[in-house]
Amino acid sequence: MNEQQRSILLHSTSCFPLPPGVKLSYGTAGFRADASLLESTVFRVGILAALRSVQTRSVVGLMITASHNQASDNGVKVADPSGGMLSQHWEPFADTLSNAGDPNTLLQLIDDFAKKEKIPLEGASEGEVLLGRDTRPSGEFLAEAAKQGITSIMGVNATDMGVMTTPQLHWMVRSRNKGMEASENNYYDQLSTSFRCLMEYIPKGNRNFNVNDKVIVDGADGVGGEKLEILKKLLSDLSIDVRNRGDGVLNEGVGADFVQKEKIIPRGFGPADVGFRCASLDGDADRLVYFSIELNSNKIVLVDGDKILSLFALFIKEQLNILTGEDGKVNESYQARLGVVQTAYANGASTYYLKQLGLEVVFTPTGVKYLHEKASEYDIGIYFEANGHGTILFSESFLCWLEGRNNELTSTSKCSEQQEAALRLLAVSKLINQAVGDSFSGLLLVEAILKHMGWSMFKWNELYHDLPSRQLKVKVVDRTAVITANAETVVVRPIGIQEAINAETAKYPHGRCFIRPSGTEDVIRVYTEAISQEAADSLANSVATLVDQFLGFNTTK
Ligand code: NG1
Ligand code: ZN
Repeated sequence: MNEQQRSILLHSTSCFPLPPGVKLSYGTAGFRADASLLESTVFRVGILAALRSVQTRSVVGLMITASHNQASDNGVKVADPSGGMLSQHWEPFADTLSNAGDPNTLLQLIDDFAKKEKIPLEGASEGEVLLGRDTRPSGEFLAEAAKQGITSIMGVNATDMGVMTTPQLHWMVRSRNKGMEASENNYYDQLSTSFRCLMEYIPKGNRNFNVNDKVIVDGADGVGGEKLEILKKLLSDLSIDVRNRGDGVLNEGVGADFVQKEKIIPRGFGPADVGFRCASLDGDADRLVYFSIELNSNKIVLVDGDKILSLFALFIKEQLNILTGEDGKVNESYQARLGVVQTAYANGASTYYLKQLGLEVVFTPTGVKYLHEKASEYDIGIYFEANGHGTILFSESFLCWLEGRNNELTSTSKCSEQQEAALRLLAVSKLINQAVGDSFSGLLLVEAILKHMGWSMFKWNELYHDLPSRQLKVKVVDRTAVITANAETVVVRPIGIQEAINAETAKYPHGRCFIRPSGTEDVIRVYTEAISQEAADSLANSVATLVDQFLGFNTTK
């Protein structure tokens, strides 16, 4: 590092001291905490994003959001050049950088890391970081801190994209690095054009089926509501009524996380909405769940990420079969691999259903960085978390084959059924956000598939019946004391707790239970499934008590 770079960093770092006693870690989705504690962390993540951009000679993204957390929290995460999450091998550096006390220690860390990773810091480097934020009140001042961090690395520009959804920022990073047009309008254009294309190829017989054209969307009082208002103007054949567009408190009694976990009607919805398809986005619009409202009750029927995944998997498999036959063989030497990725939170009934369809289902730990990585090993990899975060990934080689096949079919104009299947799959690959889970592309794909099948939401929900489940969170002294294995299904530390959980679970026929430390909140999460809701609740409560006994505030160590 040259002298000029050194003095810029020393000066800027001294303006962003760490608040005393704060120790953060780059968890499931970057850093998250009360916004008042985050200025120095965001500044440092700005430095990190700039270094990543210099190293990869590509555009990198920095998003300021705490997603579904309460409005007073905020967070920061980095989008890698591919548009996906920050490469996992940079995470330990993110941790040490954010927790480095004084400017000299920080400088030394950067110097060492730059040498190790061969990042040139001699003044001649170039880079660009796209900066986005959600609608949280703290977003603006944290974005300033990010800019200071980014521009502390000489030659790196911070391009402020303003308020946007997390998936929009990831999409832009990916598009920029592919040399494609990457404005917000380009994003809306791509989604609306590919949606239109899918609607065009709806089988003629299904066009007149009585699928309601209206969907009511809960925008969680976050960025999703206002952006969806823009997108919906470009769509015909679908009417979107956007509620909770930002006038109320973000994520409070609204949004995908609330709807999925509490299973009650979100604010802004009521008896007049009975019978309609409803959907909820989360605070930064990367999650999507559907629901319908029950008559004379505050309960909802939840159609979660697992069911969205099942609908997508069914549709994709059907199109693939039209194109390649049951064995998925594209030609003698190449077989299209379709895979589905879930986490332990996936309802057991969904996994059973997907396997019955003949699909390969694999599990990873919680966190889209793991699911995404696994899904990218397939020609078509579909991943979803039960909470509604997920997408579909297409391999370059498969897309190339698909384009070729489509051209072939156009020239022979022989087999229109196969050509339509190819065009549908190509449209899905453009509609669905290949960078990260995106509630907008998810919503449009669900709507297009329901139309395609001629299905109501009720019919969709009947694909399988969820096993009753319960999720609880328990506050503990130190959540890092819990260490898990086997895609988080087994606890290896503290010793003895897994045996106690097993003994409890054995009391419930078909019971399933696991615990894991949250990566975004200071809690241990408990998940259970059983044959009745009462049993799932009772098992969850017993295990929560166990967690408290082993790790709670009254535990004597
Ligand atoms: P944690 O807090 O690590 O459980 C939650 C979600 C994840 C993921 C992240 C990022 C659950 C049980 N966990 O992580 O699936 O979406 O937030 O937002 O929903
Ligand atoms: Zn989110």
